Amino acid sequence: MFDGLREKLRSVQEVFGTSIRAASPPPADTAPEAKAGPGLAERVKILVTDGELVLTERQIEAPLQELEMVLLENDVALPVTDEILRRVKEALVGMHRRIGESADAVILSVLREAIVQVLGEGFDLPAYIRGRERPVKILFTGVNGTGKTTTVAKVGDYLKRLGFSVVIASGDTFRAGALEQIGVHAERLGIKVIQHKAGGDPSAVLFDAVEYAKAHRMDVVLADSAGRFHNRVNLMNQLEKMKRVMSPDLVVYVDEAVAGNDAVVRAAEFEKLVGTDAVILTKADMDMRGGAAISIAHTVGKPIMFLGTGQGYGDLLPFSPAVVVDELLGSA
Ligand SMILES: Nc1nc2c(ncn2[C@@H]2O[C@H](COP(=O)(O)OP(=O)(O)OP(=O)(O)O)[C@@H](O)[C@H]2O)c(=O)[nH]1
Ligand SMILES: [Mg+2]
Repeated sequence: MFDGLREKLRSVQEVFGTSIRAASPPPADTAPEAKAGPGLAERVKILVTDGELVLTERQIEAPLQELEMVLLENDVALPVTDEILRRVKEALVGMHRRIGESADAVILSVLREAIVQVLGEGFDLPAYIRGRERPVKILFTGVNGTGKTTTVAKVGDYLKRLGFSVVIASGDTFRAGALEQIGVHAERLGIKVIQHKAGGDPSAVLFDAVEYAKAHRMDVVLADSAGRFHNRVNLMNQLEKMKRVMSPDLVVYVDEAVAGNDAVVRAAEFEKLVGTDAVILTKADMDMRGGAAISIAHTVGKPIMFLGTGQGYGDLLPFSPAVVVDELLGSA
């Protein structure tokens, strides 16, 4: 995942490295002009104190601009790009770099830290469930075709493997084939599913699923919902009703990483209209750019819970900042 951005970031790191190395005073015996007076020192505006270099803003101006372009071109949201640049600049300008210390290592650690800071902490779902009264009720929302139903199945399988008992509520009574789709997943995974007839009120399905979970002392209710766009008032009202009836512990917004900045914008709209407690980004395996993964938590102000990394049930990665920076910059 994120192959395109990884390539671009690699070349930005090289540009930073070159700029930082250019700031190093050449060894005295090979650069007589360095001794000749303030000329060179003035030109690169560099202070050399006790074997250390102090980097100046001007020295990293060009690579910073390049980093900005790369982030924006790869769908990192503007405020998030600004935040990453601010952090990189703050860390580098005035930094005392020991002469001989690798410029590449310096920029790698600075870039790593800047991206980690905007990624947020993630959301530990098993820990959350263990700390709550059962059943823990989770409602999945989002626009059409992003992978909600598949994700409900994946999360069900993940939780079941951890020893939690799970019931799925088939809250998409709208799309043709939706009942069969979730039914097939549930059967394959050996998970109980609560379904009503097509065209029925999804709130009633969610209500029944919660009742079932209570009666059978189950740990978790996972409620699927039909895809809907945030500008469709009726459908958003329906979602509001589902929320009222189910009274979920968590509303999880699902979108696809490949949608880039659109996913970030939609996530913010859903958060505003119906609320969101955490985000799942699917199709990260098909995403070259990584912009949504980098931007969404910082923009929406809610943590990423999982990344979907394929079509199999096991293709679900609990999110942590290390997962993303390791993909982008290599492991530390
Ligand atoms: N490559 C890849 N494909 C995925 C992932 N998650 C879901 N898909 C695929 O995306 C397609 C749509 O998935 P669904 O789960 O039906 O999406 P949905 O959001 O429920 O769709 P609607 O109910 O119609 O709104 C399916 O072909 C899934 O296999 C993922 O992480 N990676
Ligand atoms: Mg669906």
